[in-house]
Amino acid sequence: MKRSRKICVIGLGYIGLPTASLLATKGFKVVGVDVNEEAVRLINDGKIHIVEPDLDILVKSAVNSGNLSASLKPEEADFFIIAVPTPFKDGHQPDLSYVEAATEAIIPYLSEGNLVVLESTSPVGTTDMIHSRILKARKELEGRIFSAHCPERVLPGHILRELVDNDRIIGGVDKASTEKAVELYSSFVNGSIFPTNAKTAELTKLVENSYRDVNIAFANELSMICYDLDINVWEVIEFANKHPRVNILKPGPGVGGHCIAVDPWFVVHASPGLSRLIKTAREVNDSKPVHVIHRIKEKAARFKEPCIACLGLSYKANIDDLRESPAVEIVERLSDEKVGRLLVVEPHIEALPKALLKRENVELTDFASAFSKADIIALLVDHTDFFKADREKLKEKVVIDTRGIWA
Ligand code: SAJ
Repeated sequence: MKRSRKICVIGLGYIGLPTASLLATKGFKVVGVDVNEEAVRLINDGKIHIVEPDLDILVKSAVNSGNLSASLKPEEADFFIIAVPTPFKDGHQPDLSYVEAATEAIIPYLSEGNLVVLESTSPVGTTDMIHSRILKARKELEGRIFSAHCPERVLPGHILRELVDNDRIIGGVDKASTEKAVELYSSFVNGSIFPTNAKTAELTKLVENSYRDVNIAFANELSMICYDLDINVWEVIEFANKHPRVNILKPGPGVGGHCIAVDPWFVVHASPGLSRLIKTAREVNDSKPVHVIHRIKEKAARFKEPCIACLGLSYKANIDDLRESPAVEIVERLSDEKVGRLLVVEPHIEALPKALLKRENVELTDFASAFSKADIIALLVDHTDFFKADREKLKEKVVIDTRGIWA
């Protein structure tokens, strides 16, 4: 594939920005598009607006090479990659407004031979919908334009390595679209590429995250059963996992992030009567923060003026991402219910998120200060920083370790 070709990436978030930068360092001319003016300005200065290991270095070198620029508007290109959010709205209905807006934004810039790739995790049928929308607006492109789904599969915290090394599933709206997309991704992916149709690619991605959600739900349900029976869940899991065909995941305070807590609902929405296990798993994981709140309240009731250290706010360890974080939900509800003074420790952020701002009983502080002042220590995220807590001093506190790091 000729590297002088141009790619327009719509959405410069956790997926779009690493992808755009990687492609630019591989020799493509890339214009990254985002509606966030501040993000566009920062990227054009060679800086970043999100936290991901080594992404700052990659973006800087992509911008310095002259191959990456950011813009508020799309431009004509050979390839268009859509990497925008696909959240859900009320009643867990898929919200495709960002995908629709991205499609509308690129329509005027499309020309014969272009390939449009949807990377956003999407409900079954979304790629076909994009293709039809394009053809409805640009009838002259019928049979002359290609659309495919190539779902992103990278794990936050390991994005740069996984972008290159992960296997990819690519499904076009027709055979020619699949072939074109396979050719593009083969130019920068080291993993294997598996061609299929658009709907299969869409469902495969949703199934990957639903599978993980169901497995985490098993661990979370087990943790609640063990609490009820007064049995150490970490020991049960350790022993059960000694069996050659058992591999139970880790319980936590709930499931967060913009993927696993969202995507299974797209399957439930598509086949409501048949997705019983997937729906129940979602409900089990969504109920876990309530269980943790109940445990903290139970302990807090022993103190006249309880002071509670809430360790971690992000949705998982060693990242700054607070989206759908169960830890944020737990702190917010403890604050609403005025359970006590809440000392929040989150080493990856500089200010509390909007949901926790301007609350008299919530303050962001450092680990040492929270640890010394608190009566109760609620470990909500297994950040590496928290592993080094003094075990002797922990014995003086009431400890609720939702991630089992001190178990
Ligand atoms: N969690 C547990 N226990 C575990 C594992 C995870 O409670 O044993 C929790 C985490 O703390 C977090 C949530 O689950 O709150 C999700 O974390 P994760 O690391 O399992 O996954 P994500 O959401 O960061 O990324 C997932 C990945 N999907 C799969 O592993 C199948 C990633 O490969 C996808 O690209 C990503 O979703 C996505 O963008 O869809």
